[in-house]
Amino acid sequence: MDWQRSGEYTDIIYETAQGIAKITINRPERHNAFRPRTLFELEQAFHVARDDSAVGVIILTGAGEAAFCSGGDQKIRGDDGYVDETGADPVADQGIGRLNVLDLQVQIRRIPKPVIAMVAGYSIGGGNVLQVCCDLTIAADNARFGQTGPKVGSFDAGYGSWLLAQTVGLKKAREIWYLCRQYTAEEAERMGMVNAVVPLAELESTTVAWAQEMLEKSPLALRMVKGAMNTVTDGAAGMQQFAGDATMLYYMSEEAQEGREAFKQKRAPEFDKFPRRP
Ligand code: S0N
Repeated sequence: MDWQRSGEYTDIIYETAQGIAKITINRPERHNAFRPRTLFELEQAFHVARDDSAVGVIILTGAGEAAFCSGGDQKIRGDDGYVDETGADPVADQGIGRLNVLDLQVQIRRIPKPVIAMVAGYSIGGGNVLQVCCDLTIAADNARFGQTGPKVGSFDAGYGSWLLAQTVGLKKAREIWYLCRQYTAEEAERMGMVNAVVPLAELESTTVAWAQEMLEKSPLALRMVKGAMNTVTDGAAGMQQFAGDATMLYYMSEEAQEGREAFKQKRAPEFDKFPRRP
């Protein structure tokens, strides 16, 4: 793929090619652990990908072969969250802790385009929660998955717990969190946490092939199916998103446009001409 790089980032790389956006966490010296700046940049990149109508599928990955993401950067974890002095965030710059990975998790689920986690190496802690939040996961055969929270003094009681449980089942999710073990790519595939395991050398080509297969499908149908899957687990917020999609589709109908035109033309709307569907 002839990836075209764009944007001014320090902690991530944003690239596009042939309808695909690839977002890479670029802190390999820390196994791609995230700090507040990383998360703000990821949010910005996902925002760009969402608004780019040429982009139909988004890939989230980590730089290098050793790690997808090892979660929150433990070396800058303060007493009330992650602090940062990179100038990216006035709050974290003052030494006030941030937990902004939650905003990113919600964003990944709300973005109306499929997001594929492309995982080589470690997918650990808050990094593993990110891949759980992605729509699909393609793993290299060197990938290792796990949660470390109860070992390092943190936990994710949101998507990291109950979305994981929905993904792998309650008993397995409890095992993952209570024991903090690591699991191979094959084990993760068996428990339903990843869609496919491929040799490391084929990771990107396989992920791109999956993306291309989705790009051949109806974007609106993919949007609605993604929304439908998340509605169940996201409660009122999921319903609100699904309702927004229904409104968008209604606006595209002649029936809705008749109401708008009648208002503009100061006449009574002629809704009689539209069928009352069974
Ligand atoms: C991944 C592990 C198992 C790899 O071990 P290995 O192969 O022995 O490599 P290392 O030598 O350990 O690592 C190589 C270098 O990378 C640094 N490094 C690795 N991970 C991190 C990290 N997470 N933070 C900072 N640095 C990291 C190593 O230190 C080493 O560099 P040097 O040699 O210079 O020291 C192993 O590395 C490991 O266990 N890593 C830690 C994994 C972990 O515990 N992650 C944090 C888990 N918690 C979270 O993610 C927070 C949860 C969260 O995000 C959240 C949830 C809900 C609500 C809010 C939040 C929020 O906090 O925002």
